[in-house]
Amino acid sequence: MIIFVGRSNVGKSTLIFALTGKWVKRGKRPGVTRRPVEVNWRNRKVIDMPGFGFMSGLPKAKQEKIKDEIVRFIEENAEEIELAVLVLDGKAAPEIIERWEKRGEMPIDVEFYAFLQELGIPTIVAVNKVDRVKNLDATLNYLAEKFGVPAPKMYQVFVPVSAKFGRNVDVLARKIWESLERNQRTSNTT
Ligand SMILES: Nc1nc2c(ncn2[C@@H]2O[C@H](COP(=O)(O)OP(=O)(O)OP(=O)(O)O)[C@@H](O)[C@H]2O)c(=O)[nH]1
Ligand SMILES: [Mg+2]
Repeated sequence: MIIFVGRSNVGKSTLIFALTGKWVKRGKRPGVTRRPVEVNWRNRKVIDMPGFGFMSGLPKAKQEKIKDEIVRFIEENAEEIELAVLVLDGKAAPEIIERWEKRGEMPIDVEFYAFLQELGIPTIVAVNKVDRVKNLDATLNYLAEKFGVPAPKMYQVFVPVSAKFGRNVDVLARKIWESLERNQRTSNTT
């Protein structure tokens, strides 16, 4: 099982569609995917998760509830999850991280990455919407520092893509399959 997680509206569903060709609901406003949606890709389950954070037309309490549900889903399925693709909006992420840090809070993306590491779930960070990113190298360096990823591992962990324009999606697909092969977990054999 491969899960796609990330804030609302970062392009998780668009990326799954670009990678797999399987129809999933996508949309302009945050909060389109409301519960985990499963599609099949080369005999693997791919799960399109709801986004965490702001969602149009949903009160804060409901947003918190969805975040709790995402965490619970991951904890309950941790054995089966072979890989997480944490999707970021490459343009918005640095600004949002900065804002949260100024408030003295741990940015939700950083928290989620740490959470996945704690559970031992291999994670690729897809830095999406690079068509809108001006200085990609600076962005990747910034994110690596904030996520605590050492420089030599940077290009293994962070993969810049544009789901909308299909840019680098083939590279991401390759990294996903390389990771799956590298981390063949015992749970797969059952
Ligand atoms: N410019 C740009 N826009 C993108 C890209 N990928 C997705 N989008 C747009 O971002 C918006 C949100 O896309 P979704 O795929 O629905 O995002 P999501 O992360 O699944 O959102 P939720 O289900 O609400 O959490 C849509 O308007 C997409 O067209 C990209 O690479 N570049
Ligand atoms: Mg979605």
